[in-house]
Amino acid sequence: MATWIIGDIQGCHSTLRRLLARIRFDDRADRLWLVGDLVNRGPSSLEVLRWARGLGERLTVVLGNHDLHLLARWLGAAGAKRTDTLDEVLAAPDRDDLLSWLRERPLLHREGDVVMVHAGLLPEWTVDEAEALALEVERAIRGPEALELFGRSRRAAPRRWKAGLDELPRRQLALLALTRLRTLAANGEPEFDFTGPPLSAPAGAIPWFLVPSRRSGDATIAFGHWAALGLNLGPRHLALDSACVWGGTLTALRLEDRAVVQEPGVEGDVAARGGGE
Ligand SMILES: [Mn+2]
Repeated sequence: MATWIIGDIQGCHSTLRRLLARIRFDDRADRLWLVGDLVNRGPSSLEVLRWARGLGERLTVVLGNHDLHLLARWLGAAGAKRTDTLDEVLAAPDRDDLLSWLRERPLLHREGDVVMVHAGLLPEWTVDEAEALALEVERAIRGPEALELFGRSRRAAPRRWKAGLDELPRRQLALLALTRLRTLAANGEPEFDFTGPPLSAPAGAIPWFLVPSRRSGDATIAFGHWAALGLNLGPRHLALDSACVWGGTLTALRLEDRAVVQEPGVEGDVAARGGGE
């Protein structure tokens, strides 16, 4: 039995099928973790969702920003973006079943000293605190509060974390960090608009997982979301978004020995540029 973690799929079902064949994934014996962003930009979000839904207990998936955007569109809390490729999902006869299932997925998964999130953890959070916040926001996503959480502009979130934030700002900033964090500015504030590679980040900005005072530093964090960073492995971080949908590769990492297998993005899976993220 192996546990494989796969990076951001974003509707790249053809590439995914090749990768699963290459790692000889056995859906009766192996387990699979996905770092989120199963959908959008790529051509086959519906097929990816149906496949993921069908894996049952074999699959652990955390929600990414594109998965949340799909849920927000389904719930009527967000409109279509120009670069969305979600219409097929939203028109599917099994839409409600698939999206109800997606809505029940966690934002954080913890097993031993490994933690999986879509984007990152704020340096102020211990793993215990991050887990508690994720649970709180997951409950909100599953209930009527989801509309308020999704409907508010991310510009309305507080600039930085502090103890004692009110409920809605706390949940907004936690959701932003877990699903969109890449760098922190020199003044310690999370920066959610920068999408480029670390070397072109604004002066003084630092990738969240390299912040020396990070209070989750005793855990190994597996995540995706940062396509411009690419596959990046350290003793305490596993960055797995290798930009499949932008013409890069789809990455699988075997948790037991950190073996890495990469499948080049199939031509039909590559999105047109211009959408970002
Ligand atoms: Mn993402």
